[in-house]
Amino acid sequence: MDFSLSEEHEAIRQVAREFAEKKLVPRAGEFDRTGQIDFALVREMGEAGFLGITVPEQYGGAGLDTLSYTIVLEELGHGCASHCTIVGAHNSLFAHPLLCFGTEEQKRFYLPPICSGEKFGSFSLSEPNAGSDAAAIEATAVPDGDHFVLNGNKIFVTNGAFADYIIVMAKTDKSQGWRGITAFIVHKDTPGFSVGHIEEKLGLHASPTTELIFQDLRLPKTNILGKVGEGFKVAMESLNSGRISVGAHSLGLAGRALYLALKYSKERKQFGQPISSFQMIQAHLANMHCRLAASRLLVYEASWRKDKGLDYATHAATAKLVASEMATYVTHRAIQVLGGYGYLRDYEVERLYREARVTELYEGTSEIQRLVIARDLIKHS
Ligand code: COS
Repeated sequence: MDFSLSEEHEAIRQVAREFAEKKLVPRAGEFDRTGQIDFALVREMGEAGFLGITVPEQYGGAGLDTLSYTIVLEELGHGCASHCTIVGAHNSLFAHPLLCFGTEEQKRFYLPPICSGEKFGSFSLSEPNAGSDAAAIEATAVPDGDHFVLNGNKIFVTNGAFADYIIVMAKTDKSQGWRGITAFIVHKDTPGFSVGHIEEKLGLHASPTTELIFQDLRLPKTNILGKVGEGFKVAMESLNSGRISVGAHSLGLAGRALYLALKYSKERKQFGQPISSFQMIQAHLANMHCRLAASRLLVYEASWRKDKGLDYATHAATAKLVASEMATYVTHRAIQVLGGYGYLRDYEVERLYREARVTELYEGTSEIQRLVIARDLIKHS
């Protein structure tokens, strides 16, 4: 077993770290306060290759592996949770299913502008009555000649407010449960498409989370992604990949919180000495480090399995579960190390604590990850 990263992986980490330190860290507080995305910055991420990391070069991507993707998200996660989420959703929930299930024609059409940042992609599954129970979606797509007619509402859509193309799951056969779901690619300028309510959230203020409304929207059959009835599998594969990205994001958030707690503990003096010399503070720092280091191994292993073409769904769920709960713990402890200052808006750990919370919710709650893991354990025991 070799735990060292290759020179290429170290190099991509360096590129992403420099980007995050120069462009994201100094402005993350501003993004949180204003709730505004900097699209110029997102396009710069496209130029750097971050918007199509695992997409082969022939489709305009960077042609790198999943571990590279994980490393990039970990570094961007140090910088700004909103921009990291925008990149994660774009890669895992749009580019990845297109690569896995798209026709050659679809890949050639959608992927190059997605990778450059000229166009944005999004994914919509959840509905008011179908969150954890993804197979219970109520949106319908009814065949009509060469078209399907789409009706329904989606919620909690990351990137939905500005995406040009959205992967939408809808029931094409209500009697078939999850087997009756089909994935479609909707273009935002199609009549019948509208963006609904934009949610106000605890964190991720510059990553809009929206409702999408589809009203008698006509979709050519060429906009089916995968096969009719294969939509649930498309959704699950997208979420498997998305769970690795949430794990990677959690590593970044927690890494930043630990860095800030360490820095503060060496600068802050009480009782005549830096608080880092007190064993209770040291215990916090050591616990934070241990959980972060253990989570990193799980997230990297899930990425490695995906790259090797091994089954990785349960590993992705495990990595996401452990890393997201770790991020909540580490950012919570970071506030404890900073004491009252940690509770203030002026100190970054307050924002990190708010941003970390969503990692236990999106791309499947911690409860769903436990369900996935336990089912797999029981099946193989
Ligand atoms: N990866 C690949 N395939 C999966 C899968 C996964 N993670 N989870 C389920 N499947 C497959 C199953 O193997 C089964 O196919 P086969 O019968 O061919 O083997 C099929 O999908 C149906 O699975 P299952 O019977 O387990 O479906 P359930 O409705 O009981 O539960 C869960 C599925 C709960 C795992 C699923 O609904 C889920 O992940 N929910 C959370 C949704 C979520 O993360 N939402 C956040 C969305 S962000 S917009």
